[in-house]
Amino acid sequence: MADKLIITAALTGNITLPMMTPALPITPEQIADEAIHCAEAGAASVHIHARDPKDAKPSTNVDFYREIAQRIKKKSNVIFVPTTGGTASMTAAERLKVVPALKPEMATCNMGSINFSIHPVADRYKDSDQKYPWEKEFAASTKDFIFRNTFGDIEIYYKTMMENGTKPEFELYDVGHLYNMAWFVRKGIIKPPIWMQFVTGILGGIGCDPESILYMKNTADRLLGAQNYKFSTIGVGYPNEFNADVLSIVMGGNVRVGLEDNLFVSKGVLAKGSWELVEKMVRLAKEMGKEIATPDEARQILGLKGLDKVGY
Ligand code: KMH
Ligand code: ZN
Repeated sequence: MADKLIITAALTGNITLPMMTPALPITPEQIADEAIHCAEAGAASVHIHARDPKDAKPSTNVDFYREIAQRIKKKSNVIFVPTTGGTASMTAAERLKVVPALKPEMATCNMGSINFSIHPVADRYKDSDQKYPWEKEFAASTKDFIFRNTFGDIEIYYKTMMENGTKPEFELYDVGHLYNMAWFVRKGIIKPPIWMQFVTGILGGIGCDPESILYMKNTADRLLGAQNYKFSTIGVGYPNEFNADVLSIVMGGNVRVGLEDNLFVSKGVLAKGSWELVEKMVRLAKEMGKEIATPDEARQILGLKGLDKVGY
């Protein structure tokens, strides 16, 4: 029997800026409430980037992550997946701190370096659009941002996750990252079963066209063996998000939606929150005859240790 569909909600990100949408949650309380709302809408897991409530800047402060995780846990059994992605100003060690501190069931692990850029965004907004004075400068600076994930970094991230019982949610932004993954598997460092996300449509990475997504899938099958991994697909922007997700379902994969990746629920209409994108995804999936996995069903599908074994 085919697995039920795992819907991940990516609520915040750090490339979505407060000036882009009033729906972006900022404080730990807002982020936790949004996560709970997404779970009620059908998300099995929530991918979280914390922000400093003082100035809305992306933050690796473990206290913010702990507060978010604890607030969620009080009301929902949704799977909490913190980022280890960070921003240009954060070191690899800083980005990883959340894993030993909270021992989450799952955390992201990025599988290669790219020039991860949102610099064209800076030209799309006026200075007066900014809610915080750093937003346009932050976007412009990504023109030269190398999102660093070296072989050395990946090995440390993976080993730290294994030591803490945290399953990596691998993020792959281009075909080369599948070759990185295959190398780690060949060397016996990364051990299947693998859970990974094809991130498509980032400037600096592979496009979100069907040919590219199929190419990622076919290359993964060839290099890793279809039986050794499960996947989800991310399309950045609108309508990329929903197009990529529908294609992912057709290919036997899972989906991610949320304001980290896309702001719009329909053409020109800003989503009121990531939960509205989850609701739309649930409708689309059901129309395609797919059943939606609960958090506990997703835990079983992914082989997670369980909420009773986390460190928060
Ligand atoms: N911070 C971005 C450059 C992740 O969450 O692990 C990449 C990112 C990945 O958001
Ligand atoms: Zn992220």
